[in-house]
Amino acid sequence: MNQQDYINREDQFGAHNYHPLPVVLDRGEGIFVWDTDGNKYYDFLSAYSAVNQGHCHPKIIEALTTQAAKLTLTSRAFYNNVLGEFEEYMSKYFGYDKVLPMNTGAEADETAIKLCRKWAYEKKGVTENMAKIIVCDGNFHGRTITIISMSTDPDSYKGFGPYTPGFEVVPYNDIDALAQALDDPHVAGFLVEPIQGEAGVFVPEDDYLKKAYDLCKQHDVLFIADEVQTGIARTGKMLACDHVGIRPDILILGKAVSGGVYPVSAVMADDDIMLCIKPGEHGSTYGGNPLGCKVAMAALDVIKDENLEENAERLGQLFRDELNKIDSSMIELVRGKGLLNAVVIKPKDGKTAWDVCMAMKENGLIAKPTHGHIIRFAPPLVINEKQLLEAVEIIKNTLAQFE
Ligand code: IF1
Repeated sequence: MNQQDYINREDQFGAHNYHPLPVVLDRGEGIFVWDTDGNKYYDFLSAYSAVNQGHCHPKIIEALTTQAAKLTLTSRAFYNNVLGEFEEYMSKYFGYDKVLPMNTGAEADETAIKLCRKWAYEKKGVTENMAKIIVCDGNFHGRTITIISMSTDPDSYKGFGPYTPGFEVVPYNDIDALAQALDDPHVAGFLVEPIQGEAGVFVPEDDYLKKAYDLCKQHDVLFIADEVQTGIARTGKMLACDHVGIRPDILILGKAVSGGVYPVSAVMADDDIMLCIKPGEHGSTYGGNPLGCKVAMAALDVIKDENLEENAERLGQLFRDELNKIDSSMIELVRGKGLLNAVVIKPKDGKTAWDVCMAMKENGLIAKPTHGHIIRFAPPLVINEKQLLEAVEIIKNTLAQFE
């Protein structure tokens, strides 16, 4: 089969809910992936920041294969010998009393919303069914009906109504608008991405998150950080919130928690919030399964063992510095934090960000545009300086093709 055969088969038998770059991958190792013709690529998407530890990391694969041969799933109807180990590991790793394990980022966001509402009724005294959660314009928290009910992107919500009520949208990075919205006793929580990934890697003003956190505290509102994409060292700190010294009341994790090997997500909170959900009030068949737990602990070990926070911080700065040196009429703006970066592309002679991505693919680097004109660059955090500079050279030479 050639690559087009693979593509045609997906087109015939698979839902058309994506428009992938036309490359068919069949192997990944570290920062590289290969297509079915043996062509090698720098992976500059990392599966949307799930593969921070690099593809098929030996330590994570070993954890997977070892546990897979012993016990993969018990459901939560019974105890097992791994979940408690994972719960203690996560509690100490992130500094919260407890963890509620789920599988996908969307499930973790949904769990956080349920937890926040339950806390509002049981602890804050908000009238039942009146809790409001404030979210930001340009947010992305997943694809479920409740989550798209918060979305301001028609591609995410149009045609999927009716929508879940109880959300209010404020402009991102606008502290006055947030202050005004918080002046409502029904507000239970403020759900925010510390950096908006999907929107195009929007980094807010340095003091935005801290001011937002302080306002939430003043109004007895939970500060809920969605670090599904920004977490796990992606932005140069374990959590993007660590850059501004705030500790979310509810922390949402996913993606690289398990290094792209097995779906694991998690909600972290202290007892006064977490224990508002009682036995039988929330759950998931696979949530907290032994296989995912072992994979996640290995994946999180790798982040610390290989100093990936520091690497992301240092090489992210180098990446932005080098991109800003490129003299290209298509580069409008370079922005990001750590190794979560994006380039805003100015169309030229009808050529768009998609065309740039297609040309970069031919030159050995794969990345994908978001919102048409923004290219997100997010390599695995295990990349080294030499490899990063080689990748910058590919980007530079590709853009030169359009001059
Ligand atoms: C798609 C985007 C990225 C997320 C944040 C929760 C979730 C995501 C901040 C949900 C997931 C993924 C979903 C995937 C593409 C990708 C994405 F472009 F959609 F927005 F990364 F930016 N919170 N993001 O970024 O986690 O349920 O997917 O495990 O849906 O196309 P999930």
